[in-house]
Amino acid sequence: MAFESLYPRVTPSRRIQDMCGSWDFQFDPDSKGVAEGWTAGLPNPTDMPVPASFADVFTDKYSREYTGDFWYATTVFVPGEWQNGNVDIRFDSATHAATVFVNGAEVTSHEGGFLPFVAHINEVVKWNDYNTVAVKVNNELSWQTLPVGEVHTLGDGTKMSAPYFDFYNYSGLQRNVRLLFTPFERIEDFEVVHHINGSNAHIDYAVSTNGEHDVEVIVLDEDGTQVARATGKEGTLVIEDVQLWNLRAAYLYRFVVRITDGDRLIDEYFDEIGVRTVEIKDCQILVNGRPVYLKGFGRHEDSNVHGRGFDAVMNKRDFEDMKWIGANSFRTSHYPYAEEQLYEADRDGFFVIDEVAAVGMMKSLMNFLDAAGGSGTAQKTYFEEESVQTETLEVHKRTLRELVTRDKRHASVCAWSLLNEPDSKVPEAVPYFEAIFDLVREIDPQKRPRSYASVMMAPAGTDTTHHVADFIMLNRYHGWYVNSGYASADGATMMRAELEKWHELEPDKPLMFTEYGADTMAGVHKLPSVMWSEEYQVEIMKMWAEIFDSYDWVVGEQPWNLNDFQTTEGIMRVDGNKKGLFTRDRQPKMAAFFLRDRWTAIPDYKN
Ligand code: BDP
Repeated sequence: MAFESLYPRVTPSRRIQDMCGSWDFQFDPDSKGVAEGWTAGLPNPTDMPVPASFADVFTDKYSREYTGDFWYATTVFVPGEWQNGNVDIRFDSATHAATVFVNGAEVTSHEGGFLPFVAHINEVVKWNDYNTVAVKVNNELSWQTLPVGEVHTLGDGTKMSAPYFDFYNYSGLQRNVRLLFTPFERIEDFEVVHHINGSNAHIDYAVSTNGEHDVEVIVLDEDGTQVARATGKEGTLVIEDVQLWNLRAAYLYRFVVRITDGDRLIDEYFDEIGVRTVEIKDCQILVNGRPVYLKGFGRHEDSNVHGRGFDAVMNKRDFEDMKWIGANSFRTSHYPYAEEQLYEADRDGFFVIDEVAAVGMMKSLMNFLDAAGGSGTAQKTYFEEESVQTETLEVHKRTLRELVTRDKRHASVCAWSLLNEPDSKVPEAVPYFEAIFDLVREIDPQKRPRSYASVMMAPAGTDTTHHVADFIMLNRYHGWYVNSGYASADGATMMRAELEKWHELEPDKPLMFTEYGADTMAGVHKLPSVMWSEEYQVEIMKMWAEIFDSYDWVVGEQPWNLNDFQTTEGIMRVDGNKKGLFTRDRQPKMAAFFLRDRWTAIPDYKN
């Protein structure tokens, strides 16, 4: 299956029919759906909105916690005039694995819950007629899925998800579903690499098509004026007096790609692209050659009732909150976000660290499953397990190929995060890390900086993998999980010692914090502060700010998390993780005002 690179767009040659709305839905705990013909329609469905996570729309626990196979079905009318082109159904995601049937026939399957795929349906479709679409989805976690986890079985045989990560295992058709029409001869992919020469930009491009007709690329500025043109599947576009894409000062050009046969247009696609460079030099991250200071957050796609269901309103509010507080960046913790979020980041000038769902790659003793309420079953460390070095590595590589294919043109995507809090202490991690870091260097046309979010349990001196990272990202919880409350000053001292050690080990690499913080119940006030109070969160933010301000090679701060979010229930969580600077309904806690004062005074660029 070809990876999905092109975000759906209507152009003179392309059409879209929305398939979102109410679908039929049914759990299939015995996995009997295929045998019993659910591929042609569900026997006893309830209705389910798409996009949404199914969990939080129900009022009973069995449905919320459901783990296993479950089905979606709908009817779609396919216009007869689309027979002279490709008809595909595009799923922006299906979490975590899906098999798609059209009129009872299997058309495609896909694993990995956060990236798009298409089902090509020309061969099975009834033209100018109604067609049944059924999707079997599965949300079980294992050591071979990204993210990582286990399935436990309760006494009565019910399956239960046991994630190795601290966010709720929301699943379903959580993003848009669309029927696409494209011409048989079509643009399949294109890439751009920017070079800045004085006031001009030279942009090397490559377009892939499945035919031999001529290709042209034109570039329009924001007023719609043509500023560059080139012909051929590969070439260089020159934009004179270029307006660069900068942090919080975005400028986007429209790149229009056409396949033509003389005067006849065969296919046309466009994308909005910012021109910018990103590199690492002298302990700094440079955007357009200038050192940046990153202010922002680790985030989640999470909201009340919708779960991880795509929510344009919440997304907009998150961007407005981030602008209000003076942020210029975020990490897509802990999975690739909906493409609409990246387009918004492109427009608003946010530096995005694009993370793949490699979270939970840690032996069970240290994962949230056990910390939150059970005992570990795993004896080996994660990377010691042979299937991880073979099967999981392949899954990880395939997912990275899909991620880079999808996101490579975005100006906002300035760096890749290839893992979150893996067990980077063990020697077995080294070949695994080297393999995925090499792959991303090879496949990313823009050669963006790569890193992983380092876990507190693998401090400087014990971490075995930092040589692969282009810059260092630390998740640290001094003042919360260690040296908390009255002892927090000791935590700051420990942290400074560790930081200096990192700088000794990696004197040329910039370092940033991708997580730190304190769980805080909005509305709890206490003088003097105690843990969980809003006052304590303010103190912890101040403590970290003083540390960051002491080192020029600390180039960014992203506290955990933008908002409170839902997790698996357990003794460490009160209806979810409360480390948000904003509540789950997107209202600021006291510490948000502290950060706003701080961040609005720190420029996005150091010079
Ligand atoms: C880190 C994880 C993150 C958690 C956070 C926390 O990367 O997913 O939510 O800590 O404990 O371990 O709040």
